[in-house]
Amino acid sequence: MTSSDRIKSVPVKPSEITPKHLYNNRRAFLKSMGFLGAGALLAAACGLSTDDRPVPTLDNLMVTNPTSTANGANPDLLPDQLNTIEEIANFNNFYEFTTNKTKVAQLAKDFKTSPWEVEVGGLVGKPKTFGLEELLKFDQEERIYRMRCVEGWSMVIPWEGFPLSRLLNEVEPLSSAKFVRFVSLLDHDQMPGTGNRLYPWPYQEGLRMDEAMNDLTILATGIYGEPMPNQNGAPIRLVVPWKYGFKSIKSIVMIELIEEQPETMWSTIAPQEYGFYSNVNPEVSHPRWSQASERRIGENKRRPTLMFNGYGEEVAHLYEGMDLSVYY
Ligand SMILES: Nc1nc2c(c(=O)[nH]1)N[C@H]1C(S)=C(S)[C@@H](COP(=O)(O)O)O[C@H]1N2
Ligand SMILES: [Mo]
Repeated sequence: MTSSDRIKSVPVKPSEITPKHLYNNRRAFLKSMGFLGAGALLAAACGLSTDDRPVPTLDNLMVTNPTSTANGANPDLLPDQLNTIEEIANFNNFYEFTTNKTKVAQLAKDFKTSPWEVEVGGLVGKPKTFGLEELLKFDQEERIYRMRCVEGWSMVIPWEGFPLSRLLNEVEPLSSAKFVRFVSLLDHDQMPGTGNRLYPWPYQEGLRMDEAMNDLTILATGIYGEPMPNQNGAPIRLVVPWKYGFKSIKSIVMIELIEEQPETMWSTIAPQEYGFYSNVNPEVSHPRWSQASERRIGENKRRPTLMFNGYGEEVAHLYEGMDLSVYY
């Protein structure tokens, strides 16, 4: 591979992957099956695990499965298909509730996400606390992104949301702002996992200012055109698709612009394993496992992991001159 091949973008194009009518049919089908809508999401959350699905997935029913997954296939040609709402909403990392991925949905089902406020401040000209209603007034758009967890699994998720840059521009960042710090809600009464003192709560994450302003970086408020399921980070969470999933912090209550690189929860616990940058990179192993491939939820075979998770064209320039061979 040449270095420019290595950073080639592999966009998830819904038109190529799942023709629009199939996507719409899928939504109609999910609705008819009771998988969409607030009550339905809770129904889906109660008791369906990814291993124990009551209905065949639409990928099986309506979309021809990829045949090019044989060994040696060009990873750029492996088709991406949307994960189903039941997959996305029943296999989660949200340690404030539990470290058990298939139990987050149940434990988060009564999580109170309204009223909700996000305080945006720090090195800005116009600090502001946004109510959820105000956040929903930013034009919402659909973004279909791959999500690659550092643990070696991945999904393709149709988010609803808006670029973080639009929110940041509204508060008028000062030129001294170099980093953005994000903080999740910490509520011991609602979040049983936060009783675990091994973790330095609250969950915190950070981005460099230019990463935060990149158009790929969104604040997501929904999935599949429906409000964000609690277990996926309701009512609003970050999505940074070229970085390992833990950077995409859930249930955000504070966004602060600062001068120095912030502490993050994972880099506080294990800096040598979970660096600040944590860009998806198949060539750099986690100290305890390879990052060369991943298991796409819903698929049986592992697929190759892509440099920058396939978003190199959009983001590789952010890291020019940085040594990506060390685990950032
Ligand atoms: N507040 C908070 N945000 C979080 C996490 C968490 O435990 N707490 N887990 C992260 C990890 S490791 C991943 S892979 C993604 C999972 O998002 P999903 O459950 O919506 O797929 O959320 C990230 N955001
Ligand atoms: Mo993750």
